[in-house]
Amino acid sequence: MSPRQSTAAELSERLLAGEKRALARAISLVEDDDPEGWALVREVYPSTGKAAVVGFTGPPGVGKSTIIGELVVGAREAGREVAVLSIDPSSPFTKGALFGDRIRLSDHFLDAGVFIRSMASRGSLGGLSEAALQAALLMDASGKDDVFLETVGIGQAEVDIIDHADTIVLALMPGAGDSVQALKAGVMEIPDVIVVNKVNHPLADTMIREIRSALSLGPRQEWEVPIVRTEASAGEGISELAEQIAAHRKHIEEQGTLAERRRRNLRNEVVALSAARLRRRLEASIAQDASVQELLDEVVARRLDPATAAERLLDREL
Ligand SMILES: Nc1nc2c(ncn2[C@@H]2O[C@H](COP(=O)(O)OP(=O)(O)OP(=O)(O)O)[C@@H](O)[C@H]2O)c(=O)[nH]1
Ligand SMILES: [Mg+2]
Repeated sequence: MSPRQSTAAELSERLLAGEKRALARAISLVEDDDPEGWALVREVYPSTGKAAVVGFTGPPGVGKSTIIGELVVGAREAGREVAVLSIDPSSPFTKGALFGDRIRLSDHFLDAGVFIRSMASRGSLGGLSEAALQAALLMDASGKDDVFLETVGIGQAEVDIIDHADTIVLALMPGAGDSVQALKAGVMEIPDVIVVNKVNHPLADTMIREIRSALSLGPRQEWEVPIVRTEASAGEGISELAEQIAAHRKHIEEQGTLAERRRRNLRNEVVALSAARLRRRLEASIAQDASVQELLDEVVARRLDPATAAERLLDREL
């Protein structure tokens, strides 16, 4: 990194030109909740919305990173530029720790057309999911054709992040029965494509049957969720997966659901950011403002109920 601090304008120019180091720097700024990062996103936002954003989720160790690594190979062969953002809400590590050396994604580190970044849990205001979404916007602005997001697990935090993708891929593997249970319990609303990886396993057919039956419990949709079998470590089934992802994209473009989906996701993002900022303001005013302390004293003394105090606090802030 250049010792001289880039100005937002200069950085945004380099970012829009697709410079890898500018993108890395920009993501660090949003990750650190630096005002310059937000200014940068503001600057480049009109250039976003072009990338195809695909989210991958699923239990730990099913092979998400391996699958993404293989998809990157195919995308590069098709002349597409790719960015990968791996998000691990439970990991204390950051900046590259996630990929380690065990997966093929590291093969791509030297390719100028591929950008790979991982992001872990942070205490920053707005939280990890906000930082991840801003990072995805920056990747999009830098001219990447495909943005792949990876999150571990199928809990709420992951869903919040992955929900912002245009296409959601759920990765599962045979012998992990509880993930099918999680699907039955309603997470089934999420995936557009299901991939059963490590399919050279004796229980693969059983698992696929279970998934089919779980899917049949859900509401009928215009898009029928395909189940793709892969052995990602051998590159098997990856081209079919890529085809299904492309087919889903074509479907949502033709049906107009892509536009609808993006509108809904952007609305959610605006609400999430507003809520995070409002909370920050409220916390600050509780900490600093003597009259808020008095309000609180009234609640403690049982002269004022918490809901009324909350309303008064909000009236002051809004
Ligand atoms: N046998 C077999 N092993 C696989 C396959 N795909 C991935 N693996 C291995 O499974 C392990 C986990 O793969 P990853 O790609 O890191 O899985 P992940 O879902 O990204 O894992 P986390 O990010 O830690 O949740 C690695 O040792 C891979 O080499 C496969 O198709 N068959
Ligand atoms: Mg992974």
